[in-house]
Amino acid sequence: METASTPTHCPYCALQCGMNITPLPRGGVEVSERPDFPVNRGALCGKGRTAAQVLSPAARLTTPLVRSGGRLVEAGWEEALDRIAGALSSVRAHSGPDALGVFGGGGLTNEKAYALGKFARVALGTSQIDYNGRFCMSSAAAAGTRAFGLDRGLPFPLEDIPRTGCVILVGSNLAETMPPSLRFFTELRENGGTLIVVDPRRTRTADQADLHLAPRPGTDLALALGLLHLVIAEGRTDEEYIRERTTGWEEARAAAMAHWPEYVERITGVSVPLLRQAVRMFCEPESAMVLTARGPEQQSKGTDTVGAWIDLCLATGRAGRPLSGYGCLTGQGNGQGGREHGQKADQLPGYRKLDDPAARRHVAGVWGVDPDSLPGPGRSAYELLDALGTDIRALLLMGSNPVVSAPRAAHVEERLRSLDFLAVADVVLSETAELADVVLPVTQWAEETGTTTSLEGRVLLRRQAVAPPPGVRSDLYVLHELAARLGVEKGFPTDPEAVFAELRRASAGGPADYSGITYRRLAEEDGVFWPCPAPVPAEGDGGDGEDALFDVEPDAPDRDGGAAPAAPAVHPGTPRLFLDRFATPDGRARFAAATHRATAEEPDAEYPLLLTTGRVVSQYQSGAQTRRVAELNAAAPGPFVELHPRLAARLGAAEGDPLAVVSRRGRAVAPARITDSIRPDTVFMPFHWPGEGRANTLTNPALDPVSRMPEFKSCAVRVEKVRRPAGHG
Ligand SMILES: Nc1nc2c(c(=O)[nH]1)N[C@H]1C(S)=C(S)[C@@H](COP(=O)(O)OP(=O)(O)OC[C@H]3O[C@@H](n4cnc5c(=O)[nH]c(N)nc54)[C@H](O)[C@@H]3O)O[C@H]1N2
Ligand SMILES: Nc1nc2c(c(=O)[nH]1)N[C@H]1C(S)=C(S)[C@@H](COP(=O)(O)OP(=O)(O)OC[C@H]3O[C@@H](n4cnc5c(=O)[nH]c(N)nc54)[C@H](O)[C@@H]3O)O[C@H]1N2
Ligand code: SF4
Ligand SMILES: [Mo]
Repeated sequence: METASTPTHCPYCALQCGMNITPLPRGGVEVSERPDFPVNRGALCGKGRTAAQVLSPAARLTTPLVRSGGRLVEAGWEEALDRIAGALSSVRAHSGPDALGVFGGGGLTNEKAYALGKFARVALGTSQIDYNGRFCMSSAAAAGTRAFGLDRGLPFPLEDIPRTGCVILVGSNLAETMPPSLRFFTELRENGGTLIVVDPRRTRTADQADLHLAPRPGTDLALALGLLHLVIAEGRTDEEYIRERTTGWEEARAAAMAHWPEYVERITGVSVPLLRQAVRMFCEPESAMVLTARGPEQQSKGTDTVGAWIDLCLATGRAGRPLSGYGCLTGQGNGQGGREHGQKADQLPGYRKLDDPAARRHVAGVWGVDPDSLPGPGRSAYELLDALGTDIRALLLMGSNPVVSAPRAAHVEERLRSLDFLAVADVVLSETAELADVVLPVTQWAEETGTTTSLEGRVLLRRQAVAPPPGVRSDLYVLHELAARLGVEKGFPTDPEAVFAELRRASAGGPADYSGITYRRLAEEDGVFWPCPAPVPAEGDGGDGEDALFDVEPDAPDRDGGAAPAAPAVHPGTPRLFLDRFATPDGRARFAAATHRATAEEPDAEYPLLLTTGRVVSQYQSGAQTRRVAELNAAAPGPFVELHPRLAARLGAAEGDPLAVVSRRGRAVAPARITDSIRPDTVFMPFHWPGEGRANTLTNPALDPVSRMPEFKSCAVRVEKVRRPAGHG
């Protein structure tokens, strides 16, 4: 029993690779291949392979910490929880419930995200909750909802990719950010399909492409419109599809016609012949896909940019058809589920809207509260962080490290310091936890059970494989205890399966309907794709029929058999969306019809270059977890500034020389990494590190007007050589 291995999933990215965890007889844990899980078939990247090292008590927090005399000192759980509840109560009594803020994360399980949203609205009564997913895929979510009436990152499973004709991958470096997924694109090319990569850098992903387009950062909107212009000019639109399945074509057509190829070449730097080649590759096969990631999304016009790429799909009949469609490659472990169940400022569980009276009634019914007691929509993530210490006096933070990951991070850090009270629940002492008044050490992935929803919309069961170290409690326990101390004794169970049962009821009938999914099913299947409604109860099955409805389990495995089942049929889940109709009221997809506009901060004489930011394969996000793994630090020890040899020559900089990158927000210093794989007008920094080389010291918090996504992917900078005292590096 002791050495039995447990199948579970990786704690990090949205691919949610399957892995086996085996506790070792002498302590510690082994991560091994789990070839039966179809998404990664046993393959793991270095982060997944080493994930168990962060379970070690040496790497993480095992005792609550409270601030005393300016320092964080060890404390018991009772004292720590009492302090938090006391501070939240007193701020609420003085300044009202909206002076309390809550900040969540897309790495939290569905159960935690659901409980956190409920905690904010029911136990605190505040509208001021949002989460780091706002920094991630929110522009794609907004564009997808606008176009299709529903946001599920990928409307088809990854296994469809090898069989389509062409994929345009816009601003994704998946060879580094989701390495095992590269296989699907390799198979695509082996099958005769083609891959186009759009990225200002010739990344490891672009190296795999048949065609690499390298636009200037922040110009993907113009690029998409230029391609659509050529589609129209070359007579490649699908008129029948446009007529039968879309609305708004005339406006979209007019918008694209205003973006001449030569004009687009001037904006993007991508030549007209390359634009024509891309159009041919995309339009000639019978099926094709466009996939976006953070490149085009993390822009102050991310929603319109994604909208324009969707327009390209709609004009060519490449959405809601087999092997064709638009998808967003969601990033965090539960980036998909985390945006569905209520930790977002404007949202209720099941992807319902907080300002929809019917949604409020339904969810209030499940929660046993008066619908009028639910607060309205709150602020978006950056706006919330910006309001700390002014309108918002106390913050509870769970699952994010904004001191490293938020835009204009020095300002955000200063806002966090100006709070009356900050509580952080984390597995490690992150840079944000270091600023807290109380830090709670919580359990993580392999130590607890819960569900995540992968980038495919596949709901998965992450099973507990090992016992947590003594002294560590779960996030659900934290919320339960705090709610009780705030006078809400019921409604915050600590058992994840009980939370999931409630989540199913709260999501029933909503866009992201999980009501037909059970832990038992998830344990038996390779996950279940939402929507998955519970079977409709038989006529006359009223009264307390609801429990029966939610206890239905899958019946005999012979689902294809002819015999009619006695019990209501179990819903199989929905791997592929939109094949018959889109989720809009009239069933038609809506064109976005956007027009190109500049980034919020264009280069000028003082700041003549563009900075873009992103990731490297061996570090994850703010690095809070992966910077604690020696093997990963050896592979990716610190920040760097990637720049073109021509720019380096102009600065007189050699490989490894410290460079200062300066923007209107601040200054960061990191060694030069010289490569001709980047545009000469652009520099790149990864954002995984705090301190002197923190990329987010520089970034611009200009927000997209719809999604409120900050412009992480472009701001104006100048680069200077740093003269260090002799003998220094
Ligand atoms: N190793 C690793 N893997 C991760 C993560 C991690 O931190 N580390 N994080 C996970 C998460 S949460 C996410 S969101 C995903 C992100 O996954 P990706 O989106 O693949 O990651 P990024 O490196 O942020 O950005 C992708 C590419 O966008 C390019 N880019 C920059 N500006 C532009 C632009 O204006 N237009 C276009 N078209 N491209 C541009 C960058 O050069 C970069 O190569 O990765 C997930 N996986
Ligand atoms: N410049 C720049 N900045 C960026 C981006 C970029 O491309 N460029 N990308 C943005 C994107 S896409 C994202 S997703 C964000 C991510 O940035 P962050 O939100 O900072 O993400 P993480 O570093 O994953 O932080 C998660 C924290 O929660 C902790 N944690 C992990 N699991 C649990 C749990 O179960 N419970 C609790 N309580 N804590 C847990 C981890 O230890 C860690 O401290 O960064 C954004 N910032
Ligand atoms: S690709 Fe993502 S899910 Fe898979 S092992 Fe690496 S970090 Fe984990
Ligand atoms: Mo993300």
